[in-house]
Amino acid sequence: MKTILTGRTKEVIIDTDGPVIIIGESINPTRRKKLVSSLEAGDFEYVLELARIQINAMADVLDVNVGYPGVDDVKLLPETVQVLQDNFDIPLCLDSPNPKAIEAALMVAKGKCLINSVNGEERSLQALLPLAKEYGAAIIGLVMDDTGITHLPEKRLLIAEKILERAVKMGIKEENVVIDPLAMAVSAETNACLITLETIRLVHQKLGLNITMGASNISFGLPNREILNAAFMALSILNGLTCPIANPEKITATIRATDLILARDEFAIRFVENFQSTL
Ligand code: THG
Repeated sequence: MKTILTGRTKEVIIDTDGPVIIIGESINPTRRKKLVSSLEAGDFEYVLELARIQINAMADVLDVNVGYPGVDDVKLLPETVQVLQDNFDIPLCLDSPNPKAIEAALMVAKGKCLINSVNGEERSLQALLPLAKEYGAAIIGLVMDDTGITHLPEKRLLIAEKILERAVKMGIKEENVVIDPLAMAVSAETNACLITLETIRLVHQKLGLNITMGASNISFGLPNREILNAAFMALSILNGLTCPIANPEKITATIRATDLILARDEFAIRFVENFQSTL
């Protein structure tokens, strides 16, 4: 299954047969107050720096999240998208719980974006699937619904199936649906990672879709986050994860190593390329 995203001109192919595509997470106000304050002051230097750092660290796509209490993201998300696209050709993942902000961003975005995200709730499906169809965007489907988040992988699969079915009914191509199996803090729930790994395996095996997730979520509240994130990343890729949202500065080396191990990097070209770029 191939999901194609584009920037102004650049095309990125997320392919279930690999290699892994990295969606850079850093344009996100979580623990980055400077991002909100600079953007609200109309200063885009910091967001451009975050983009540059992630692109240098081999991000293929950038997640763009400017949501913060009190922020008008209907105004700020499209402005940020425009500034990013004036400076970089990388495809974007529009990250907001507000469908109005997503629509405003889609209206100004060039190329084909990834919408982050829809979930199995009726309200969410009705607000976002028509936008994906109208703007020809791809969409991330979170496997949660009106009943909340289930701990059962089989039930998470059912929600993925429902989102896919509704998207296809709306005229969205199957390949434009990317599933998020939900990655949650393992410090809060011992089984959290195991449930996610099993959901990835099921979605990969039964639906064959591309799979993303906020991969660094799992290590919240723990020390040595990088090692935990790296171990989980390798296992998730083996099970079918194809386009994680993560910090490329910290995770690219692990991803390139895993791709090489899984025979998705002939002559180790991508592994060596990344090593040279860090010299
Ligand atoms: N699924 C989908 N989208 C998502 C998430 C998901 N978007 C938001 C989030 N979860 C993924 N993005 C982030 C962004 C930053 C961090 C984690 C997830 C993060 N930041 C560091 C911190 O808080 O310590 C900042 C420092 C650093 O760069 O390491 O961890 O699950 N579809």
